[in-house]
Amino acid sequence: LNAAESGLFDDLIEADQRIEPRDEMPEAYRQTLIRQIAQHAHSEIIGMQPEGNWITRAPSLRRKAILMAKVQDEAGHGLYLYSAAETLGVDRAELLDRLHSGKQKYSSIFNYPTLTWADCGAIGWLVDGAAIMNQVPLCRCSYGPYARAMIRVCKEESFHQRQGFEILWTLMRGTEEQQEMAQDAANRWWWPSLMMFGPPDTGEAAQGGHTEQSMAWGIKRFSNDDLRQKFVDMMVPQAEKLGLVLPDPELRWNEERGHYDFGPIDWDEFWRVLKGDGPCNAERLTHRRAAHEEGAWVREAATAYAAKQAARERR
Ligand code: FAQ
Repeated sequence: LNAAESGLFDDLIEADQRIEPRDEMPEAYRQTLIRQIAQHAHSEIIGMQPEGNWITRAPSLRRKAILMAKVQDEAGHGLYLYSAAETLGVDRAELLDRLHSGKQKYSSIFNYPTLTWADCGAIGWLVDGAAIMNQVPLCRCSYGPYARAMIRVCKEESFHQRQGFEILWTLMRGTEEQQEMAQDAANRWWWPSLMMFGPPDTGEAAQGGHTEQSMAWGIKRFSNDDLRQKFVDMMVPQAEKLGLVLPDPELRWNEERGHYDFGPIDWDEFWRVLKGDGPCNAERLTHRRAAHEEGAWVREAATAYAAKQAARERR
């Protein structure tokens, strides 16, 4: 009996219950989750690079300690997510191969450079802010292991967002040069952070996409456009508090809609970056492949150690 025939899967989804690793599930549901969770894991791992680039240059010991902890959290999220993907019957080494060979994506946002210290503030504030907006609903995702992983990840992301806000807050209360640095970072990261939510679900710029099916399965709880709108609505007042001007002349409150209107997103840029032609795509993948190769001995040693421990326990 397959999942579709037993009807159990549909009943569980209908009742908004969780699907667990040993439950029967349609193959397409399994593959969608592997794709999304793996790409999410890849994003966390690749996402260590833009900020990692600033650990040696953070402006104080305090900032350095915080940044190291944050980047380490990102590694933890990646490992956590690879484990969640493995519950679907795929091997972590295979997923890493798919990342290294370019068969699987990671978030577009990590293909942009971190040019100044203020970029670490903008990443925490905007990129982690967008990540939280997208991931809080995933705590209610229909697949149990992914949903549970998201609870801890979201707690840590909230801390990350506040540390980003605080970096920008400090810069905006500093010298004129520091304020300009913060404004420049906000200018460069604003539009790419809106692209993090994915392409539009409907309208001219939509290109098929997975939203409808993923929402029917309870994987996604909101459309890309709805989450993007919630993000804009959350960020405009925060920008005002910081004293930053968001780089969109069309950004204004729409009384009728009860939301902020915003200008058109450059979807050509988004698809270009996805195809590999962003400012840092090549650099990010080259760095990741090298780290993987240089880490081979660590994996070998850990495997040998685990085998020894297991043999000892059997004795
Ligand atoms: N970048 O039909 P949809 C973080 C692809 S947060 C690249 O909408 P879906 C934390 C999409 O894969 C960032 N590709 O697809 C952190 C699909 O292509 P495919 C990661 C994108 O899956 C912060 C095609 O476009 N967060 O890392 C993007 O239903 C700071 C059509 O799109 C997650 O992954 C994009 N922005 O919805 C770390 C959250 N958008 O796969 C360090 C979980 C779309 O058919 C520092 N993922 N595509 O070849 C999700 O919620 C969903 O997968 C979406 C996309 C919403 C990202």
